[in-house]
Amino acid sequence: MNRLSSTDAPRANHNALNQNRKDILNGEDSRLRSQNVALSVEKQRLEVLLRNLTEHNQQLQQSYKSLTAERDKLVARLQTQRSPDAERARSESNCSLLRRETAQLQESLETLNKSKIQTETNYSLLWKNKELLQASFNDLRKENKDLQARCKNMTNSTDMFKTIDKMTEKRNELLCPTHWRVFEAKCYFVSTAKKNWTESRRACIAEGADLLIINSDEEQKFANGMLGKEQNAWIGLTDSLTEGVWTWVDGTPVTTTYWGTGQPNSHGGDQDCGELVQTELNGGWNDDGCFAQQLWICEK
Ligand SMILES: [Ca+2]
Ligand SMILES: [Ca+2]
Ligand SMILES: [Ca+2]
Repeated sequence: MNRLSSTDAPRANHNALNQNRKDILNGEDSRLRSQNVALSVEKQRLEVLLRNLTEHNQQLQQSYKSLTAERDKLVARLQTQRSPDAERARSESNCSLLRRETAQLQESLETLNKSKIQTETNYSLLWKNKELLQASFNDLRKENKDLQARCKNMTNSTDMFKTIDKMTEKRNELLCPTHWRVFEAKCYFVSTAKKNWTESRRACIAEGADLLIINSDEEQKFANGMLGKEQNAWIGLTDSLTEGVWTWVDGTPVTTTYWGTGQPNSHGGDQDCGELVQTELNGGWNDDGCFAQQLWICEK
């Protein structure tokens, strides 16, 4: 060593330094290697852990998916189970309601059918009645026209008759003398003086008349009306020719008589002339003595 030259010393240092560096590097390398190994081990452990976690995660995800799917299935099933029930209940309710409505509609339909039949029957009857009424109406209208025509003719006739009556009355008034009364185209007179039957008749004849001859109920009633209350007057009635056979002064027989109660009674055996005695009804006849002085009635 002593023989080393001066150039050998730096080299030695340098070598020493290199050696030292090598040692340090080796040490560092060894540490790093150890660290690397540890890290590799740790890495492997972590990788295993990661793999396990990944697998676990995958399992969890799978489980989650399965559970989700199961849940969805259950929800769907529940819905499908619930829905039909509710639907069936609603359907049954609707069916029941529909059945009731159908029954009501059927009942209404039957009622309507009955009403329709009744209405048709009524309509038919009404139509027949209408035709009958129409026919009656036509007949009545025709009858009304005929009646109107006849009424018009009758009115004309009535007017004509009224005119004739007025003319007749006027004529009679003109024909009958003063103080004489008119009845059915004849003239009548009640005296104010009193005479026996024969003189009475003579007085009538002097006026162009004769004693009253009663030919009808109307004339009897009219003559009764000419007399005052309970007055009596000679009329043209006598049985002087044959006792008990009464005749009118014109010779006609007496058919309808108006004798009072109990008359003729030929009182005293000398009652041959007839008189009219006024009563409240139509008046009554009586046979009296022809010599009696009393009123008389003329007719012409
Ligand atoms: Ca007469
Ligand atoms: Ca007599
Ligand atoms: Ca008498």
